Amino acid sequence: MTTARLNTARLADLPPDVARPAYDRKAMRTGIVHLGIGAFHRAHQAAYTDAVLAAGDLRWGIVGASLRSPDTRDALKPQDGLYTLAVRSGEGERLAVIGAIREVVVAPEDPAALVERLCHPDVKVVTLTVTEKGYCHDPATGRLDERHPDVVHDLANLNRPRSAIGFLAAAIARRRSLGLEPFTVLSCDNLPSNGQTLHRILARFAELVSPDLGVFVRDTIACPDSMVDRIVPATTDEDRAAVRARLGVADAWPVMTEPFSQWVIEDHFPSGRPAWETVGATLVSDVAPYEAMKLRLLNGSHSAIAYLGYLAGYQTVSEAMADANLASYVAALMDDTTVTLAIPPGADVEAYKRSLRERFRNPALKHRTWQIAMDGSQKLPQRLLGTIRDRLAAGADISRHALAVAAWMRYVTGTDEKGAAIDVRDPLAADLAAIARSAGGEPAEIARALAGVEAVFGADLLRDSRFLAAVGGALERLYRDGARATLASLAHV
Ligand code: CS2
Repeated sequence: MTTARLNTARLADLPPDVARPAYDRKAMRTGIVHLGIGAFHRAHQAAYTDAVLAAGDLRWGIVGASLRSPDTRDALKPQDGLYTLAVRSGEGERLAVIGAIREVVVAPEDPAALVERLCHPDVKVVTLTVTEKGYCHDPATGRLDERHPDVVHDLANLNRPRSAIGFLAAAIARRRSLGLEPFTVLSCDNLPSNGQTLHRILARFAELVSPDLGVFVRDTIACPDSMVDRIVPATTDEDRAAVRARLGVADAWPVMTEPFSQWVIEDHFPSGRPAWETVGATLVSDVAPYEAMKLRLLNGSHSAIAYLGYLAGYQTVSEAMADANLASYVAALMDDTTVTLAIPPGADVEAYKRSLRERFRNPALKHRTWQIAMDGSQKLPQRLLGTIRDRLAAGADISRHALAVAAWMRYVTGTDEKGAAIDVRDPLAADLAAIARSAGGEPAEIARALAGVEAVFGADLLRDSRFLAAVGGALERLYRDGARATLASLAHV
């Protein structure tokens, strides 16, 4: 098999059914710096921006930054930034080579180089996919965690930051001193009011740098909200081999995704932006209803499927959805959620829910329950707990949502139903396991102890006896009967 790599020179030789950039990549400028250049960015924002470039506006090339590992840079550099987007469904696969990424910089190797890229006059927009934990905040309150080690580090070393927040503040201060127009900062993470949350965190961080910078950020830096949606499972070696077989050259890091894609953006870009609305994005004045619908219905269900599915022994979301009891639980969970939502103008929420279940069943995506289970402490508040609070306030039953929370609790104890260790990835993993352990063996006590983690549950839920009873009861059933039998018993009530 060939070992030749995908790169500019090979574009012309790709099979005719593989889409590729037809625009002049050498003439591209860098209008966007992206922080957190993982698979999601490459399947979503970079694909939209590639379409803008293809339509002829070459101002919007992307410099991607990795805040941790050099892997993406190492994969894409020999490929001149090119990579394959494989769009998969039961009907087959469509391949497109994306050309929007001009360069990848690895922040820890050379923090000053990233600040410099951020301070180029052509840069108008900085986009972020740094995951929930990348905001160095308290997920329950949405405020900067001032004791976060990266925050402490960056406040003391703003000339060589580590965190996204530190880089943004350093670049904003530098651009200001150079008299350059500020950039707009667009969060593309699954956080509630992601733009407002980022603005609050960034302004507080800047204030700690200097009161003057705090005021500048608060008054001058635009952080529009956005809702992003596309399912992007981690790439496997099998995926790499399949893409290579079709391309005829090797792509070290292709990205796998589904046909569906959605991007709703608050239209507030004082320094200009790509015409993303011409390539499928929706620009609105208020993202909140779209975001709540997506976070609570899609991501809330996803987390429920991840914890219950993992405990039930299912490796992937589509495998879990093939369990009729789990699928009907998910449908009911979505219905329980719907009553808490303000529906976006013109949206058909029933059709939306059906399409979500269809997407979860996509047999061509191997989306691991373990992958979605990561970082639950950062995800639960916006995905499940907000819905629970709204239902409690309305006096409604919370048993289905409580089961998902209990499954998370069962999962973070670190031991599965067969007694094997779970590789729990979460910034709070060690604390959560220790808290669960020290509660003794009683499920109700474990539930109470974990519900006391304020960064996740706030201060209110621990005091709500209905919440404790529902979660404690569900956890007891998970311990006694296991996830499969618990789901089966729900299906018969
Ligand atoms: C998933 C999301 O991993 C997860 O937590 O729920 O990445 C999900 O696939 C995307 O938000 C879909 O848009």
